[in-house]
Amino acid sequence: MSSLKHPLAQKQIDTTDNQGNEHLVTLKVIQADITTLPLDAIVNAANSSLLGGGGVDGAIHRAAGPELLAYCRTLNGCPTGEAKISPGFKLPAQYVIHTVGPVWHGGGQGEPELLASCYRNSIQLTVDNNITSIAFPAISTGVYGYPIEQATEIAIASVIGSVKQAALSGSAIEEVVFCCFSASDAAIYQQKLEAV
Ligand code: AR6
Repeated sequence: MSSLKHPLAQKQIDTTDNQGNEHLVTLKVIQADITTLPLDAIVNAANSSLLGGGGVDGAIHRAAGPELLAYCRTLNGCPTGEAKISPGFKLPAQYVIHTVGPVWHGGGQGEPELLASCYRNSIQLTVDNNITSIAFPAISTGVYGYPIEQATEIAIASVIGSVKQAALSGSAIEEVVFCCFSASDAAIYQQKLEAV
């Protein structure tokens, strides 16, 4: 049974397109392995080589199969804060959006802005590729050490800002899923989304 049917928290965001029409975008918090989600796109918390690693990156490459690494070799890496798209290959998701979060150095080296730009640039790729549903992991909060509470606030605020902005440029996005791996992260996302 898909945990997508049982979100821990859910919120609808009002967006308005450039003709003044309103569209609702649903934000959800779930606890799941992101590689199992049958959405249009899942986001990978990659490193700037885009050639794989541990954590969610390793899990996505394992589940997608070796064609993903072969494809990523053609992308020429990705700077921190930016995002690049690939097919999902063996994944149930059609696309993988690879983004590179900042390494946490205490917060004074542009980490909040870089983390926000990961979410913003990933949402921008959904506009360019007509993607209606996308799931994000908690970017930078594993190996890269970003404190989970602060990262969660940035994730939610930048997704809300980005989907509103994307609506103005003809976005098809309907559903954004925050996919947490641990129950403790899911509880923080749940609390922060409910507080919006
Ligand atoms: N599904 C959903 N979330 C997951 C999964 C999964 N299958 N596996 C782990 N997470 P991390 P980062 C969560 O370390 O901090 C890699 O080596 C995990 O619990 O994957 O951005 C890359 O190549 C955590 O909440 O990414 C980079 O070198 C979140 O995903 C570096 O790690 C992010 O943890 C990137 O570090």
